Amino acid sequence: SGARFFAAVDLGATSGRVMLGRAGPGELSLTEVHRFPNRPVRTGATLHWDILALYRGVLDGLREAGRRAVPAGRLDGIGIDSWAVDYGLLDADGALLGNPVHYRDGRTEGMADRAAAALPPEQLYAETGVQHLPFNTVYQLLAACGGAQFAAARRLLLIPDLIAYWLTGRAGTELTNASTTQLIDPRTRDWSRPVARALGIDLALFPPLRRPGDPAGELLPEVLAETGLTGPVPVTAVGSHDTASAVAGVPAAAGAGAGGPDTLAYIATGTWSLAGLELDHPVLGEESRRANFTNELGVDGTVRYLRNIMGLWLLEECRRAWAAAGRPAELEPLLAAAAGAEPLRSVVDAGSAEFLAPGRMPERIAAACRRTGQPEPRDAAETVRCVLDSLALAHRRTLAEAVRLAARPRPRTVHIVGGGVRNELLCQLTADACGLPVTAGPAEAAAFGNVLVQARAAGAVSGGLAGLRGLLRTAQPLRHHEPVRDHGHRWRQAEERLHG
Ligand code: LFR
Repeated sequence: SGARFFAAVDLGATSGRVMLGRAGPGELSLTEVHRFPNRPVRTGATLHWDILALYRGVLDGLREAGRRAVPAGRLDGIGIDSWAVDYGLLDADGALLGNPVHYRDGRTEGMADRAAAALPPEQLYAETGVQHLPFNTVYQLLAACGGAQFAAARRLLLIPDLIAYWLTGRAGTELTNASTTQLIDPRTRDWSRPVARALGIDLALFPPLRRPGDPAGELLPEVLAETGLTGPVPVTAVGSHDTASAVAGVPAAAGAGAGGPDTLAYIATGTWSLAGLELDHPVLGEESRRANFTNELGVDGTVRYLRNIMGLWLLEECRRAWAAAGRPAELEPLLAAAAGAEPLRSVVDAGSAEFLAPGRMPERIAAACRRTGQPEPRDAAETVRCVLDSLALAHRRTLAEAVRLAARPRPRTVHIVGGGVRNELLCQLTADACGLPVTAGPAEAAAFGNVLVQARAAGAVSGGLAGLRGLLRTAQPLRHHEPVRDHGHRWRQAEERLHG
């Protein structure tokens, strides 16, 4: 057949993976060829990404992808996506200045106030449409500037752009990820010079913008030698923000999506839950700002109108704490026990930044229950149940608010993609909470979205987003969860307990 081979590099907060995609007219499949851990490292007070370990994993994965391609060693393209916001700084010789700092690091404390003194939050939102998260790139830059490293910096590369730079020697700033820096105007889809000027950020640090589908260079000879690949191998800009690729990888029905008659509602799950709608224009009003919705840019001119919810981070941090204390922390038994625990006994606000930093998560959850006048979870099963109920409740609340603020019709279904797809209890609770059917899958939506954008740029497949998504619906088994209809009042009551 005319199928061709593409590697999707997808870097997440807890693991990175390289997937081999096969794409051609009417054909799409994906195989994981390499997965490697992403373990942040603290030196002194600062939490870093171990970026060279990640790059090592990328190179190993590309070698393995090449081994499995037909003919061996030949890839038709590579695309890279990762978490957003974070960056590396390069000096005048193009060398990396220190390890990129993790967005969960505490250095941004107080920076939002400093930014607000220079530019009122209302204005910052009207210009960028980005939700307030303590770790937004502009706050990181305000924390970094003044330091010796920053003084030596001549270039700033977002994480996927940094990996692409090492692979190709060419520097660019991919647009979907750039939109999370809080320096992009979502109406023009270009830099916001007024914001940069007001905050004293030099836009010359950023190499030129690239859009998903743009060429991003070819593998350097040293990289070909190291990976055993046969050149030329093009690297293509994809939705390099993992959430942009994940939403491109939502198997939406024709008619649902930006500009379509039906509302595309999704929850991209993993370390985070990103819950929202796909729109064809940003929503920048004051009500939207107060509700803290973001307008991230997507592939093909789309906007992701969503809010960040703490996601499975809450569960993973609990498990990490239990394991460290020598207590049972295996996922499956915990989920089974949680399924049997009392529903909605207590819930916490899973949208709250109080859960952002690592450490002592079971205690912090118990404290939040106490503070809101609810019973503390008595054991691990009740803690896990509290986390999953709280996530489902936040999914419900966020999607309902998004629909209202964007003035869209009620969606027919909610798509769950990403790692949370494997958590059937979470998917069912989300269906119950939202009072809508949930379509769960694919778990590897980001890699699918990554491959589809590259494959289209290479001419292996064609079509708009709706057409690409059509390929997805047959590529992967999807699971359907029907909501328990008469449970609406329970979720409403739980919501009132938390939010009045
Ligand atoms: C998800 C994600 C979110 C972003 C967060 C931090 O992996 O990219 O979209 O808000 O990580 O970068």
